[in-house]
Amino acid sequence: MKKRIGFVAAMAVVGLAFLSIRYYEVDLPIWHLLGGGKGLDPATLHLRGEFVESNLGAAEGPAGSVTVRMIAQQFVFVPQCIVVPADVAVTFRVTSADAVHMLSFLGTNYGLRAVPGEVNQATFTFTKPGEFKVPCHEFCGAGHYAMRGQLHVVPRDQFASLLPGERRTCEPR
Ligand SMILES: [Cu+2]
Repeated sequence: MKKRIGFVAAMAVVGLAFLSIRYYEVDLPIWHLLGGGKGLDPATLHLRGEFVESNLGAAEGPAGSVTVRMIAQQFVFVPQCIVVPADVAVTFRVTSADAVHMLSFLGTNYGLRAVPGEVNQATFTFTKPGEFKVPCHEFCGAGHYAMRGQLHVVPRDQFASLLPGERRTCEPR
């Protein structure tokens, strides 16, 4: 009887530990082994694949489609500021280099979680030019409250005239 209670207690502890790992989406190698990750290694994001630095920011695809790629990491968004065209469906693809973060576009109800090991994607259309603050809305550690990016929505023709490097910075040219 005592043994059985011990066993049940041990299983409960294991179960709770497992649930909390899933809940906080802690990036453990074991979790990748179990199939939680989708083959995107948070440690090498900047070095190879879709999220290398030269591929970040807004890019124009076929037929005028726009895709933004961003990395969230403690405690910045990379790039810190992105430029997108107004009135165009913009597809955001985001991932995290460490903890779970959440981009939220203040003044809209758009938001997107950035999860290590995964790419989250959503398509948003910003109807008017303007500047949006992009704070992190998921507690991610000591610097969380200072973690904020920017989004500049510019008229379509202005966006078309920007060079690729100018689509991932808000510095004036
Ligand atoms: Cu945060």
